Amino acid sequence: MDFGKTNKFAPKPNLKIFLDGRIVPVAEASISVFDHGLLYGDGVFEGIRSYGGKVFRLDEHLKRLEESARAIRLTIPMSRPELVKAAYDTLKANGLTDGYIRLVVTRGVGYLGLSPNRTDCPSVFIIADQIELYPKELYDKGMAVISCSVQRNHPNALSPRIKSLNYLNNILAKIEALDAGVYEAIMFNTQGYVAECTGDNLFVVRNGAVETPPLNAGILEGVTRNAAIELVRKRGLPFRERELTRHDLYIADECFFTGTAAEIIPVTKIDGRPIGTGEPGPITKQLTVDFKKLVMD
Ligand code: PXG
Repeated sequence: MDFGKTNKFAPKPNLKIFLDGRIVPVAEASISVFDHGLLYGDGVFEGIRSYGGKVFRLDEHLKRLEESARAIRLTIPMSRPELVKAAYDTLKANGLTDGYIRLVVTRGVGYLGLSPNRTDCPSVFIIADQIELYPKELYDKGMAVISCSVQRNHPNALSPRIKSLNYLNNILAKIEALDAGVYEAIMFNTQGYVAECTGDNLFVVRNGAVETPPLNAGILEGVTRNAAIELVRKRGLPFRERELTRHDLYIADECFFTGTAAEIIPVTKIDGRPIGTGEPGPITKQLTVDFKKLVMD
């Protein structure tokens, strides 16, 4: 066992990381084994994209980060302007204009035991790199997915509104998808209604109207979801936030997912069933074009 010395998934050695106020080479960017973010998944994060040197909806991401932190009673040791500067500095240090920014706040190093009172020094780190969630050709062809048996966390257990470092719920769903030979899984809430995917929000189109589950279905309020809703409204298309069942998925004319990493991706097969014509639909294609324009604004 070489304990990762030949890890083919190791980060690029020239990456620069923002860690607790400094930009350091990735080899020096280490977090303690006593960090509660690692020991207990105690922390929050954001996944953000930059297009043409401009970070997309950074304020919305930072607002959500602050709300996630507030929900878990974690004080972020940096102000909003400091976080903005750190995000841009990290992009610059890596020579990136188009890229992915992962901003993480952990509860920090502390004694063993899950009480956050056993820590008093939260850590902030920022990675800026590339991300490709799904193979490129699926954006043209559409993606096959499954509806999965792993239910989305009940909001009274761990609210999906919190973007926390606890992603095992989603990872279990992702494993179910991969075992079924697809990249993504649609998760349902404990009432049996459609919630979201492992890292994306879901939309369907039926009879020209666009529909997506409401926030109280127990989902993350996606920044890309909000952007897609704006684009739908701008096109004057009928739009509803509505509780959706598996039946609604199967009879949809179109389906697409939205997320920072995924952007907008057409879904053309669910549980082996073709959605609509089995090809990416016209509204999905139009919104994809609109979204590409929006991010460059
Ligand atoms: N639902 C969940 C559970 C998510 O994790 C979204 C919806 C979409 O939200 P945004 O704000 O991105 O439109 C997410 C986002 C990663 C990664 O590292 C995950 C996300 C975003 C970016 C990167 O796998 N999840």
